[in-house]
Amino acid sequence: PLEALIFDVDGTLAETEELHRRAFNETFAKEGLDWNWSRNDYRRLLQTTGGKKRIAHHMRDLSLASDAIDIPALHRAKTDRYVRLMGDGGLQLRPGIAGLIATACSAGLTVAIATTTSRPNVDALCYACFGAPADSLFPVIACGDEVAAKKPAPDVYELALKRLHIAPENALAFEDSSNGLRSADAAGLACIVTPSVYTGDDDFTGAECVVPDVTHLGGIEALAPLLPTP
Ligand code: XBP
Ligand code: MG
Repeated sequence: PLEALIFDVDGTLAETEELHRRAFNETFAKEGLDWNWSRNDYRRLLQTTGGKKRIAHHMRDLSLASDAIDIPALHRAKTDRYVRLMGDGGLQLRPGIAGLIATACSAGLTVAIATTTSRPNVDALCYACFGAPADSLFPVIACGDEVAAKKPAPDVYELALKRLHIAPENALAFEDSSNGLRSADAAGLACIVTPSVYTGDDDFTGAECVVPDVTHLGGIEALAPLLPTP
């Protein structure tokens, strides 16, 4: 039976990547780095999940030594900036997300998060977009910094499943990217994909279904039939 819905955050709950890109670029400028990621740069760099690995990838592109910059410190400054930008407001949840989560909870399902992004970013998004603390909405939250390998590795979904105490056959994942889909799939989860602004051209082979947004799913009753048949 369907027991839980596990959501990715960036691109799935909300279109956050332009805010991430702005936070990266403003942080680079503040730190005196003449780096500025265009939308095209960022589309390519997003293939490397996680901000710290993304910065390291960019430094390799520039043939900079990996210790030329304190990457964790730079990334902490980016997270602080992202949280401040998120707090300014203006970002909306994607269509149908608030309704789906509310309906799922009323139906007795558990809702969880499996994300590559850092925990402060999840907290900031929940305050800004749901008007509530993250852990009051999602009893289980698994973040990128808690696991050894980021998406497309299955680790973050496996951690969420472990904390949920459920088998992958009894949960559905919601993702917007190929890396996210591969992560969910490798953890044994059926996955619904809602492509986002940066991922429309990704390969979604293996997804249970691909829809423009969750309003196209036909409500909560339409979800259980998407689980693998035993
Ligand atoms: C999202 C990411 C994240 C964000 C930036 O991937 O890759 O790196 O772009 O967040 P997904 P951080 O949606 O598949 O989880 O800078 O906090 O890593
Ligand atoms: Mg995503």
